[in-house]
Amino acid sequence: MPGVVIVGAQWGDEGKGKATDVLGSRVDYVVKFNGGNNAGHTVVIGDQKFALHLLPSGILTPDVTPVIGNGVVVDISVLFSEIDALLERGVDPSKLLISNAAHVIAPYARTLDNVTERFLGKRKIGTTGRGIGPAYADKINRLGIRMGDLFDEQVLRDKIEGSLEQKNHLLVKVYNRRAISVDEVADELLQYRERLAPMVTDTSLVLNQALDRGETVLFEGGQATMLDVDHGTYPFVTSSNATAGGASTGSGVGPTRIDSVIGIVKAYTTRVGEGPMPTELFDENGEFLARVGHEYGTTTGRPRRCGWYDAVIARYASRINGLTDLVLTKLDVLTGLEEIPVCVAYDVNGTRYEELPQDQADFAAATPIYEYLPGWTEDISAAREFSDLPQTAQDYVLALEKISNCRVSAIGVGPGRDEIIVNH
Ligand code: 2SA
Ligand code: GDP
Ligand code: MG
Repeated sequence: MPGVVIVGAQWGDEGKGKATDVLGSRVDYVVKFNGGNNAGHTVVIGDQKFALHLLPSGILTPDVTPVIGNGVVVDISVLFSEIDALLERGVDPSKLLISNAAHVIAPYARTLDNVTERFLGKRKIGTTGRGIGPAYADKINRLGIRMGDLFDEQVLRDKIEGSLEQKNHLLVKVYNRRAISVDEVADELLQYRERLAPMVTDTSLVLNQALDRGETVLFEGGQATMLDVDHGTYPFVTSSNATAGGASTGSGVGPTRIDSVIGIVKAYTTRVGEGPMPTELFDENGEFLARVGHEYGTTTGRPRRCGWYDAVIARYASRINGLTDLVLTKLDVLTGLEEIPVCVAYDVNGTRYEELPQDQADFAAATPIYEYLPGWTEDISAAREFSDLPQTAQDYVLALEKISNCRVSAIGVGPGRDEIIVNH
């Protein structure tokens, strides 16, 4: 399995970090290809809990080389606080490589993210406030600063100046904020230069050479299919390609070198931020999922919206990503429910939809059509074989596999590294 992609199949927080960590012992490189420190991946190893944001989850496996690909946006101060926090806990991040073409989240991007949200009012996206959108906007506008630019002070200053002409106009004239000077931005970025120098390189070359040698590269997606800027619930999305295609553009590894695409899917659904979510629950069942599943944002601590499993979305994720496998996580959270509703299709103003409505208003109006599956009461956290699961839990997994159009190749039964059933 030389090139393996992991993507979120829902709205994020499916357990991609844990899945990446579990596969870590079998891979040589883990590359993050999209997003930035908006991500929050929790990995539990024994009694230690790690929350990673910008760093690839592979950083916790000693033999893995973690890579930040060109598709990522990097907040350098966050990068070093994460690295320092890991050093304090005895994790060695010295193998980390960063693409010279990855974009920098400049300090003014955070300011713009937050003021834009405030100005959007009831139309706000519910961003993480980390400057992700403005950093990608600069990239697409060709006003961005790339990691490689830090090593030529004149180029850096020119780029900051070009970018600030536009930003200062916005900040001062529209948002009533103070202007930012070239010096303050340049000084902040240049202070990291020496520490960054050994990490910044042509990571596309490194990864392709690794694949040439027969080594295994795992591409770790941030956010998820429904938050993808092209294929998600636009405009309530993040600003990067979180789907499998992003693994190629965000790393410089061609699609023919990717052998499998694993979608991570929760046994129910969560979403954080604004935007439609057909199976969202506002009753005691929603509270149950939030409480038992500890559904709070890993980065911002925001409560996540909770609802039942949505097979329309799972089928869509399977199609958009060309999924070869699903990893079904958090099955243990459903323990104790008498019956479990599963959304198999939508009703949109009296019409049945088997596939995701492409019109934003139709999707916002979609109500779930449920099938009801019997639940189980036994604790399943010690199950390590599919046959260890109670019959109704096995049936739930088999039903999800069928309606989601994809094989379930692993099942999560708890947050720990070993709390997983592989290859039923
Ligand atoms: P942004 O900040 O521009 O990327 O926000 C745009 C939308 O994308 C959503 N988004 C996320 N959704 C789920 N999880 C994410 N990571 C953190 C986590 C989130 C947190 O792991 O819990 O801690 O709040 C993530 N990152 C971005 C976001 O909610 C907006 O809807
Ligand atoms: P990511 O953004 O997709 O990496 O997911 P997060 O780390 O933000 O959120 C997933 C949460 O679920 C984390 O707290 C994980 O420790 C936890 N988790 C992952 N898999 C399982 C599982 O199978 N069962 C339970 N109970 N928790 C899990
Ligand atoms: Mg997360």
